[in-house]
Amino acid sequence: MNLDHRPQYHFLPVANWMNDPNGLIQWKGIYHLFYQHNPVGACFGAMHWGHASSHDLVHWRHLPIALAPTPDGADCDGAWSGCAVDANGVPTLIYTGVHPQVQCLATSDDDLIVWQKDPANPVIAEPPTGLAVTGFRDPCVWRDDGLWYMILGSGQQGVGGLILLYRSSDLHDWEYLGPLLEGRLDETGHNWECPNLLPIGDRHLLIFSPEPLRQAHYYIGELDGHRFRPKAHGLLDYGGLYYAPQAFTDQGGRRICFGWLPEGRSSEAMAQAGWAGVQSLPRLLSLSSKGALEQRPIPELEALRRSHQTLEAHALANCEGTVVAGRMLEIDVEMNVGSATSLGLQVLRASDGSEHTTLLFKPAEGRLYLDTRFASQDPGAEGRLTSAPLDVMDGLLRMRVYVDHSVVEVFANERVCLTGRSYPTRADATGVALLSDGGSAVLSRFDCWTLATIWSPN
Ligand code: DQQ
Repeated sequence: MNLDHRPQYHFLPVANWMNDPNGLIQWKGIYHLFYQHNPVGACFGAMHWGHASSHDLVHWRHLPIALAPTPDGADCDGAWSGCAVDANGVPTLIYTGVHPQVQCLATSDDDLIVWQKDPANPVIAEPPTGLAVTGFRDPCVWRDDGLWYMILGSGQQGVGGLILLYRSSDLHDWEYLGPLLEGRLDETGHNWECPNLLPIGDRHLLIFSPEPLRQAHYYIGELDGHRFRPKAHGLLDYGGLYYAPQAFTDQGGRRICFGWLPEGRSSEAMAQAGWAGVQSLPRLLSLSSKGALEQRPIPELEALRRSHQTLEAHALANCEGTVVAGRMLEIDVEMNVGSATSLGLQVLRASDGSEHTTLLFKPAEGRLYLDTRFASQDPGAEGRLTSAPLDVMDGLLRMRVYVDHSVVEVFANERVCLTGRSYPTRADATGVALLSDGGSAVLSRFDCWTLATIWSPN
């Protein structure tokens, strides 16, 4: 067994550990992605900000580390998550220093490569008085009507998650305005990490990652003064391995989101591989005419398409495998559900079926399942069965499935996403099979492309 599970068209550093996306910004046309990074091991450690830039959000250039902990500084134990803003022409990072958790600033000249920490750090040294908080971190900052606003992820001991709202005229002096939103311990955990708030359509989108749930939640709702009024709730990804996402608005006004895809394997396997953690594909966020959140892969990803295969429309038999094969694929499939009791496909499937990752829609339940329990015969690989609620419009199941070695990232009906990690051991675990059971289902469209690596010139 000597297979490389390292993704080739999802972003990850050259080596070692990566977690949350940070500081997403488009600066003078160039996209910048910063990320939580331990440069000395494939395990969580003293956090640095890794850095990469891109012209198209697809092909990336690795850049020097942007932030490292300063001994005796406010971030001596780590530069934790945060954001980037354009402060009147000065690129500025706002992030959490530990320990204790405090908020810090760093600025750069125009190239965003070299960063100076603000001598005034920390600019917020402690949580609001009177609150027994479970966390105090991950600033998300925006400008409105000439003033800066910041939200921080937090929680109240014994009560639930909490988002704290601040205001400033200069990014240095911050006034606490009160809680933007409070959660309930029994519903959304004790501490909310990495809050993000941004306008979308005629509403606002609030994203947060609650501990201990390890899921990325969102609300669509309204800003009412200094309070957020949630209307609709969901998960940005239902696969259980997508966390701490960050969304930003690019210079074209698009809302784009990246999330951290943790490994689904043992720490020994991570150490042996020498790397851990991947960024999701960049996802385009929008609101449907009914006000529901939509997610699509950004169109720039089409530049990675190479050889193309299609299948004729036909009635689906029970299991049709192997229709195509590969470990770097984009599959765009549309199935007419008909009277089938379940339908979907398998990827990374060994010829004898001994390893496979399965996507199965069950119309009676209105749920799409992602099953990685049989993805690998390696006992160190964790398998999961997860599912997302899915309404199929007009009886059509449409999935865009991205297979990238150990990543399987799925967009269904432009509404829900499921991402899993699969670590097959068999060299022939590359097949794609079509599945249907219990009635008639029709394959109405099937397009598959092999995809190129993002690390060579296209
Ligand atoms: N990761 C960061 C924290 C954040 C957490 C530390 C979420 O700032 O709360 O690496 O994954």
